[in-house]
Amino acid sequence: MIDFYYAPTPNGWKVAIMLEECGLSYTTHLLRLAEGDQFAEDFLKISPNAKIPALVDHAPAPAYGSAPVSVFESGAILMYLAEKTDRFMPTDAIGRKQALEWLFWQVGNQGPMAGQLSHFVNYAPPGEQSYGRKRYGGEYERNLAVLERQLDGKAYILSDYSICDMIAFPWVFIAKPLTASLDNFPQVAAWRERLKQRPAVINAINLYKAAQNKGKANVENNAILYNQSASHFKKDPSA
Ligand SMILES: N[C@@H](CCC(=O)N[C@@H](CS)C(=O)NCC(=O)O)C(=O)O
Repeated sequence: MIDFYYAPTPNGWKVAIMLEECGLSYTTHLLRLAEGDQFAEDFLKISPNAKIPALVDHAPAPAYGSAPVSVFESGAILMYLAEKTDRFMPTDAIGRKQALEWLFWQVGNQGPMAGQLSHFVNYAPPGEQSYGRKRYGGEYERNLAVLERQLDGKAYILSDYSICDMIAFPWVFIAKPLTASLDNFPQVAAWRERLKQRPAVINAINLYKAAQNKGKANVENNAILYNQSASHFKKDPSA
């Protein structure tokens, strides 16, 4: 059994897609990010960076020993699950190296740039949006161009459908709400459509969909999500 710490956001979808693709049995724990659930001491033990997704596997592979194993960071989680199930990640040396390249590309490039673009499009105060939107909008498109070249003549990022597609899809899925167009990226648009048809992807996106836009937080009303500082991580001496 896997405890899956989740919120219905692009980073959460990545892992939900893999859990669904593998048919693994999991219990979902919905975190209310705008209310600060991610800073609860118990959650920080699982996810020290105070972000979803994260999981605890109560039946890890024998190499991990018999105690439950916790994993945070979407790339690490997807690799962990791919190794646990022996699915959706190449095992030959070259294929594995390529998978690592695209996983690291996503968590170090596409993800953070898209996340910042989302902040400036959706949450920054109106007078403070323009520089951020230009900078991160440009970076978002730059990463679309990288993906476009990789997908040229191919159905998926690697030779077969893999965790690299699962990790890159969510931030492309929401291109429109990020005010970006895929018109200049036909390979990416076709890949997005291909993935969107998969039942596992549909199930992952629908998970807690109703919770998605409830009480939408913004910079003015939410210091937990948008004005974080080191003080959020101070240990409670009574805990
Ligand atoms: N690099 C992380 C990013 C995770 C992330 O940014 N998660 C967001 C939700 S999409 C979160 O938990 N935000 C809560 C917060 O910033 O307090 C990963 O890929 O897992």
